[in-house]
Amino acid sequence: MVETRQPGPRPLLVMLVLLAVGIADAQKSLEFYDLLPEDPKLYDKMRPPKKDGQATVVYFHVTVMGLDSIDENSMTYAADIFFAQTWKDNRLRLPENMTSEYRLLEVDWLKNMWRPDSFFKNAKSVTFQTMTIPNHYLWLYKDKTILYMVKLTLKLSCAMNFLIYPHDTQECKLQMESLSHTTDEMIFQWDPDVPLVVDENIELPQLQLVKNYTADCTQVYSTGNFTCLEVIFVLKRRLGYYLFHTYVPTCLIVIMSWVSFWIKPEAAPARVTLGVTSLLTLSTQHAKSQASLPPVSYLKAVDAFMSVCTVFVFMALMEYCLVNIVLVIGESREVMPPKNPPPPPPPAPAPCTTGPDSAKLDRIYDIANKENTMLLSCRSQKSSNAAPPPPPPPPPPPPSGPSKTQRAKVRALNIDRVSRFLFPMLFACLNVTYWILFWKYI
Ligand SMILES: *[C@@H]1O[C@H](CO)[C@@H](O)[C@H](O)[C@H]1NC(C)=O
Ligand SMILES: *[C@@H]1O[C@H](CO)[C@@H](O)[C@H](O)[C@H]1NC(C)=O
Ligand SMILES: CC(=O)N[C@H]1CO[C@H](CO)[C@@H](O)[C@@H]1O
Repeated sequence: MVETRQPGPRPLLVMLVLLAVGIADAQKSLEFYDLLPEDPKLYDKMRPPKKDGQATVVYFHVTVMGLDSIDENSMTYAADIFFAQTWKDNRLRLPENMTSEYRLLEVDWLKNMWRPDSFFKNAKSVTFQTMTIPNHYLWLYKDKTILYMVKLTLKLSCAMNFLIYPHDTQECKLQMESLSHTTDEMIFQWDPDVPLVVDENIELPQLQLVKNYTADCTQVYSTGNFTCLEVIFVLKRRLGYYLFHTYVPTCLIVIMSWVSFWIKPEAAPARVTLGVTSLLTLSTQHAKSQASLPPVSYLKAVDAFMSVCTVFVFMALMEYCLVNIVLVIGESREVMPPKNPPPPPPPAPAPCTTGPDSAKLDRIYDIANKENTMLLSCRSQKSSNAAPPPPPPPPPPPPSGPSKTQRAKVRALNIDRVSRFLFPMLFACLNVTYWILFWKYI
């Protein structure tokens, strides 16, 4: 401290020497005009550096740091990328005695130089981050190659098709096209060494990044051909979520609706409630299965599955309807005869004692009927007719009611019994068909 304060010829000399070395050294600050040709008028920043009349080649490199916010409803996704463009401008002058491999330049100088006019073709919004410093840099290599690197957050559109949702695979692109230069003046090419780097740890909630590749998307317009490059991400939907939140619960609801076939046909409230509840639960499931999707006009795979399940539950309900009809018809047939005018009381039933007539009756009717008839006739005889003339045999009584109802019940039970096998069999068949059909997409 004391020495520096000391005025004297020695520090002055040191300073002078340092200054001289500084001027000689390449460390002196660089001005933009040091890079331009001696006559700045020769440099046209609107014209690409066409060496030997060849189109300028701009090499691209993209590092994808993140993919997220895949939104089916708006068909967009977000990507965080490092985007590097490299081109060679032979018109530039190198800073004198450039010893290092490259030199950092001020990014603002780009405004006064020729630079590729690439834009993100399918971007809805591009965010350039400025914290803590603007996220871009510019390098000048010894061979007059310029590298411009920028970090961006892009919101990109991605056309999605949900025909086989949730077994679908979506291809989302990131396209970069030249805005104003045709292929005669400039062409984009992927960096021959490392065109694309995608972070291995990208994790998406519903989709899985199965493939990533680069391609050329040069477009022919009426004004000419415009160079374009694209990165393609192949995203496959994970089935796990849908298996446990849609397919398994739906199958369980359908199976639940079959419980009705084991409940006795007379229990109408139980069976109807079961069917209606299943139907309602299923429609809730169906609505939930496509909450995140845009209302597309075509039938999706999950819709087909859900519709078939709904039909099954509906048919289970209709099966009860059929069973009920069979039962009611049986009962009404039993009830019908009393509604008809009752048969006139037999004018002369056989005497209650055994006689020759009773032997004839034995032959015609079974014992039960005979006793029944005799009982009836005895009563009527006692109540109405005191002295009957000898009667003709009474008309055969209509087929007995109880057997009719029972037959109807047996028929109803048979319908239930058939359904117990038919419904599960059909459902299993349809399930197998569905999963075989979509197995190749899983
Ligand atoms: C991207 O593609 C490259 C080459 O095809 C592959 O090595 C890499 O694992 C892929 N990255 C991801 C995240 O799939
Ligand atoms: C544009 O490209 C097409 C083929 O991709 C080619 O036939 C045509 O000549 C090109 N036009 C120009 C102006 O380069
Ligand atoms: C300090 C230094 O090395 N200067 C050299 C810079 O390059 C020119 C020619 O390119 C030389 O003449 C200088 O001596």
